[in-house]
Amino acid sequence: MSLVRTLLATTAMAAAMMAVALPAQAQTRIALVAKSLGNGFFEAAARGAEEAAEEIGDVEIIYTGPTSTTAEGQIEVINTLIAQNVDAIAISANDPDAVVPALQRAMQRGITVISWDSGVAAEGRQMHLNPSSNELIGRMNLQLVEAHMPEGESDFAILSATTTSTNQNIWIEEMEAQMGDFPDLNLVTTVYGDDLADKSYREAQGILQSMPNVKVIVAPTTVGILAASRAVEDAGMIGEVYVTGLGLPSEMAGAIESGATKEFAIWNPVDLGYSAAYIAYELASGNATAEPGATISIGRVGEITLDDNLEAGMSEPFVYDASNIDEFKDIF
Ligand code: RAM
Repeated sequence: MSLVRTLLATTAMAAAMMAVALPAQAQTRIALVAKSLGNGFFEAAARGAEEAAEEIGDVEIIYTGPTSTTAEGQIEVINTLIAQNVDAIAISANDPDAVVPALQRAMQRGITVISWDSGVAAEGRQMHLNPSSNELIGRMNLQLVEAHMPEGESDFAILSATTTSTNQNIWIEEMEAQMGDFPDLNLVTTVYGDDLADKSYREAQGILQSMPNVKVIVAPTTVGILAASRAVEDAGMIGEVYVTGLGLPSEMAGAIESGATKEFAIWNPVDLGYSAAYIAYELASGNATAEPGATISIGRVGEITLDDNLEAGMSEPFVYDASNIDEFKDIF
C-alpha cells in the first residue's frame, strides 16, 4: 500500500471510530430558552422539560439562554440554535418584538417556534403558553398587596423585571386596570430591576430610602421579590414595609421566616417547563398543529386548547405562606 493510501485508510478509520464514539443524536431536539441563565424559575422549568423528554423518549432538551436578561443575548442564542438545526425552540422572551426576525428565520428553516411564560409577538411564534390567566395574575398581585397593607396606609410600589418583559408588562397593565376594585390602594411608582439580583436589590433599597409612605413592594418576578425581601431585612424594616408578589417557595422560605413577606404566589414552574417542552414536541413531530381551537396534549398535565390569538393558559397561581412553605420549598 502506498503511503498516501495508507494515510487515507488510517484517516478513514479514525473518522469511523470518532463517529462511533460520538453519542447518538436524539430524534427530536428541543431548545428551552430562558430569559437568562441562573434564574431559579427557569432552572425549575428546565427540570420539567427534562421530565417531559424522558417521558416521551428520544428527545433531547437543550436548556439555554443569555447570561443577562437582554433581547440581544437571546437573538445570539436563537442564531446558534438555527445553526445547530434544532427541531424546536420554546422561548420566554425578554422583548416581544426584538426577537421576532430571528425567530422568523428559524421558522423559515422548518424549526417549530413557541413562546411560553413571557410571550413573543404573534408573527414570531406559532403559539404562546401562558402560565395562567393574565387577568387573574394581576388581581392576585393586588389582593396580596391589600393583605399586607397596614391599617390606614395605602401606598405601594411595583418592582418589575425589564421594561420590555412581555409577561410583567401585561401583569402590570392588568393591575392598573383593576385598581378601581381596590379603592384603598395607591400605586406610587413602578421600578425595574431587570431580573438581576443586584439591580433589583438597589431599586428596592431606593424605594425604602426615598419613599417612606410606601408600605408594600409587590414584585411580579421571582428575582425581584427575593431581592426586595433581602433589602427590607438588611434595612431592618421588617414589620414596617412588606414584600409580596410572585416568588419561588425554595427561594422565599427565609423571607417568610424573617417576616419580610407573609404570603406570595406562583404557579408550578416545573409543570410549566414540562408543558412547554411537551407542546414543542407535539408540534415538531406533527402530532398537533397550532391553529385556533386546536387541542394539544400536555402529557401528565392534561391538555390545552388554543384561542384565536393562538394562546392558552394553564392553572391558577397558588398562594404560599407559613402554613405550607415547608411542604413546597424542596420542590421548586
Ligand atoms: C421571573 C421571570 C419569569 C416570571 C417569574 C414569575 O423568574 O421574570 O419570567 O414568570 O419571575
